Amino acid sequence: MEKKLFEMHLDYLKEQDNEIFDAVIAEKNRQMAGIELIASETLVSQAVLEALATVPTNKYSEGYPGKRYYGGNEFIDVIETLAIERAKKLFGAEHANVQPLSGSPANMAMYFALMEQGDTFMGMKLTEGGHLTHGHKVNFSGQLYNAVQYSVDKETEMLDYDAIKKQAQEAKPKLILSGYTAYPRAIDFKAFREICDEVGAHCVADIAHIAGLCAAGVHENPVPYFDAVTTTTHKTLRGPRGAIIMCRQEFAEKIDKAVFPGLQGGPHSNVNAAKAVAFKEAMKPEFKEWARQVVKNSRALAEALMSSGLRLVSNGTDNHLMLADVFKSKNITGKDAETALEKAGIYCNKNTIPNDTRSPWNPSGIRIGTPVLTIRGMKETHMQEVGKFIVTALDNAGDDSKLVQLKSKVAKFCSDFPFYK
Ligand code: DSN
Repeated sequence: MEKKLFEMHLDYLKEQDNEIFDAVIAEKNRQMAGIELIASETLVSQAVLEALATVPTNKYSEGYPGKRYYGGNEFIDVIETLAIERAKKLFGAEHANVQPLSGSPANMAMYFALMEQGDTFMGMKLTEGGHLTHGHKVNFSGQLYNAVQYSVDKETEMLDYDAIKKQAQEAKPKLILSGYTAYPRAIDFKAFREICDEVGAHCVADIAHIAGLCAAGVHENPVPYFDAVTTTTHKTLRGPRGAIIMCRQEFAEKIDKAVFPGLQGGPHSNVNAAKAVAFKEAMKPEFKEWARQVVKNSRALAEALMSSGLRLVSNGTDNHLMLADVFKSKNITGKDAETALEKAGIYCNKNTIPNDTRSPWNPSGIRIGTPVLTIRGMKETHMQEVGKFIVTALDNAGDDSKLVQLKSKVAKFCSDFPFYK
């Protein structure tokens, strides 16, 4: 199949504001010349890009389809209704709210809808793979609520459902959140449903990282049987920056009221149009094939890295990401590893690993993901080469001239996988 190349139409921007034009083009060139391993990033299609740059951005539309606080929303209603119906179909949801501006406000609205201030809830610790909004003390979620944090098992570095159940029986939370930002293994959502039913907690998930895999049937999809599920739309869903909340019909009114007027004002309807486009794309067979390949590539890259002596958290991956313990394997910190890789045109993020003795600012690990490389058309054999580039950069972390040489090799390698013209 001939590979599609996508184009950015920026003639007016170039004419009107060359500084922003130059920075945008430089960023596009950086994306194309580098190996993008940030597990939460994507490359959106031409149709998503085009929908983003459209006139619904001009419109105020507080409210929901058919019930707006401003006139002139006939076509905004069409856009938002299409986004809602497609999200419901894609995930098997009874209800969807497509207005959340991003992942953190989506989680905030979900908590507002299902808890009172001071209530107890359970979420995974940030350092073990959770998100700030899963109950960290520097975040509203750890300040407005009594957040009881669970961890992964010390030995296996995987979820221990019996331990979580025991903790839930003691804490008696109003809500238990699963879904993570740095957990390389499959999540047993059915086990969470059982725990929640046993302790009488709302069963919710933040599937931002794995949403595309859930939609494609490559990871268990919790949406049909969870009370509420949030996801960003710009990670493995391959849409614009934003988020949605899906829930059972019985929570629909509370969720909608929590988003507007509880938290947000006018929706970003150009973004909602782009979300609708991405949901349509995610229903296509090519999307499912891509999602399967993401996991195959992730496993291949994990094998390549482990056979080069890198320790991976939990010794592997079931999804789109892995965590490498560079401190133990290569005696460099996650921060220094991220910097060395960046100098070689390889982009990842420093990340804590379970039981990290170092700080989140300079942790022991890096997080590596395969969604973007897979969008560019790479397969398992290419992961061998990517693995070699990563290990070479880590082994030469203090040698800038070697890293610069490597950057040219990386750019040459990437030029075989174009995406945007
Ligand atoms: N910042 C996102 C990530 O990289 O996983 C989570 O919100």
